[in-house]
Amino acid sequence: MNDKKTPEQPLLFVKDLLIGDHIERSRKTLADLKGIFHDQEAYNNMASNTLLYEVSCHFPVKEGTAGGLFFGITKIYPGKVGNEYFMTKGHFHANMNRGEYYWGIEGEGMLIMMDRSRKTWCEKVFPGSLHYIPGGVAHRVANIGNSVLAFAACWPSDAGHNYQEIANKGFAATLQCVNDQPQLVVI
Ligand code: PAN
Ligand code: ZN
Repeated sequence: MNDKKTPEQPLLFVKDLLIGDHIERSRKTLADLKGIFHDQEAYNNMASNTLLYEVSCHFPVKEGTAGGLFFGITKIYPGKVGNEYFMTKGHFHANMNRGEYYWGIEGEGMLIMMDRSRKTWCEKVFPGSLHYIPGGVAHRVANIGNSVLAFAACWPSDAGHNYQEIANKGFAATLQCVNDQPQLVVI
């Protein structure tokens, strides 16, 4: 019997792609973001299989493990639904006091954050930008450019995701293209 262990493949982080063991990939289309965009007519006129974003994550430990970390890269394609930029669903962490780092890799975007009192603000995302998202703050990213936006994220493995609150109530403001400029518009 050969009891020699094969060495693990090294983990690679190549621009906007993660390669190696314990990597999971997911993709979100317009159909997956039903109810998120505000212009219903524009939404209905677009192909429901339009690809909005892809995420590849490294999950070295089981979800919910205390003390571990997860790492992910999100790639958002350029485009709009009406005046609203393609963006991620957005979420609070289920474990409310868990924070997260985001950092820009490629393209141009906006990180939109909202605290528990529904105060909403944003930060520009660009290659080299670094963003600390405190616990209790919902977060989502919009691609405001004409090319792919990629950013990395690192969050605690016991953070969890609460999508329901955003699905029910949304963010208090939405990022829209007004006179060719991104503008946070209160709903
Ligand atoms: C990120 C997000 C990723 C996709 O890894 O999960 O950008 O956004 P949604 O999860 O809102 O669809 C993160 O914030 N993790 O906690
Ligand atoms: Zn998060």
